[in-house]
Amino acid sequence: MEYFDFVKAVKYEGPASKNPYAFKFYNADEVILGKKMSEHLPFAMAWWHNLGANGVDMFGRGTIDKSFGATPNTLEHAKAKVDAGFEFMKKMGIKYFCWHDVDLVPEQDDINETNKLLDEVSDYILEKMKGTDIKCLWGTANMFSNPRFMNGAGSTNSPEVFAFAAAQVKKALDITVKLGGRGYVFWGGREGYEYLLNTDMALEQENIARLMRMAVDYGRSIGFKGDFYIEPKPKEPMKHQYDFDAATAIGFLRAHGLDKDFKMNIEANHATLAQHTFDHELCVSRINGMLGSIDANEGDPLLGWDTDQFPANVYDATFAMLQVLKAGGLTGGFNFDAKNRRPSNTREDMVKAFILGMDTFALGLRKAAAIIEDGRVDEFVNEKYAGWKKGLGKDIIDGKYDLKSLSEYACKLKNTKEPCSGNQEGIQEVVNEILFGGK
Ligand code: XUL
Ligand code: CO
Repeated sequence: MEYFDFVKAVKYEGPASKNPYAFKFYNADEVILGKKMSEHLPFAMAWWHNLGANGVDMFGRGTIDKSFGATPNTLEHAKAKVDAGFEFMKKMGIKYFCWHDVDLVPEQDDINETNKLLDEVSDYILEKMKGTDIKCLWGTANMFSNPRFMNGAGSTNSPEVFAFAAAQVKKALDITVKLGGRGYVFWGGREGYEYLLNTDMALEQENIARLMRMAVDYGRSIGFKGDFYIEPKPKEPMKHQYDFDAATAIGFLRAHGLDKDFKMNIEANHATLAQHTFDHELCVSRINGMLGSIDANEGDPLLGWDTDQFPANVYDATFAMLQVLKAGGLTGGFNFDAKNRRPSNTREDMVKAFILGMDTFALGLRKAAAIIEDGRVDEFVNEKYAGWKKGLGKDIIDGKYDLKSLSEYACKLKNTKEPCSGNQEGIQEVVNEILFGGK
């Protein structure tokens, strides 16, 4: 059965093309800054959105048919999703996929039954992977949907629920390794709290770290060589989420000795929910050596929740790609943790959404590379901080001063002139010139 029979393969046709089923900017084999675009941009399909999300919201039923010709919540449906997913990825030229355990199979009342289904469906995925270059980017366990996790998973008050979380993480790691995944994600879905007076925050955080440590020990024991990721998010579903943002998550990992095994999986919409920009979160991760992977989406600036839209904002994608290029690329990839809008309910819309997302990041890559090649922005920043490379600045960095001797230095000067202009508007003009000046 062919699920996307209106298109054979989405190919690059260039910016002049009017074909809705062609890339205008993403040209997989084109070399940018010494690397193919496909290597700069290891795109991934999110199983839950693309093969699962049917447009249901708080006010209405689903609008999008994701049955793929099978009865929902059956093994047959799980396999039809695999078939549809692989046809989709092949036609789009997408090389990676990401999943939660319960995206792959319908969850059963008995965890042993769920695990059996996971074995069977992951065998089926392995079979489908053969002869393709499609691989698993990362796996994760959904420890937020089942009511048992209402008080958290690692952070739950119930040791029994904690054991079930451990069992899900173990199985999800087994399947990640089986599918050759590059990474394993912890998004702290219900790892947070609503009300402090009924919460033991210290114990909850220690237990989250305990679960992560168990995951690292087990993962390494079964040969998992990839990175573990924390995916920070400040709120939703909980009012306070413990992994608020990259800085908080990095501090948490260091406090618990997990920083060698973990990196960040930064999601654009989570960044903006934390009142940060996407590139801020990428930069915080990068300068701490912890930029691992990206959940590529965007939020709506007028809405205060996680709308998970396909990336369309070229400024944001450009600034994000500047951080990725400065980091020397990702060890993970760009997972479209994004869903079609509820009224975009056709199979054609699924393809168009990925074309939009892939072309937006392709533009971001092209423009970020052009900013680097142009050199004016970096040159300005070098100049702005030049004082730290010689004379007094270098001596301070080299530890030649303490507070007292620096105070004596300042007193001898009596006063100082203002530092140089920050030149923000000048830099913004350079960016616009590069984005829209036809380069
Ligand atoms: C939720 C979210 C998750 C994670 C994986 O906001 O982003 O889908 O990416 O659990
Ligand atoms: Co995400």
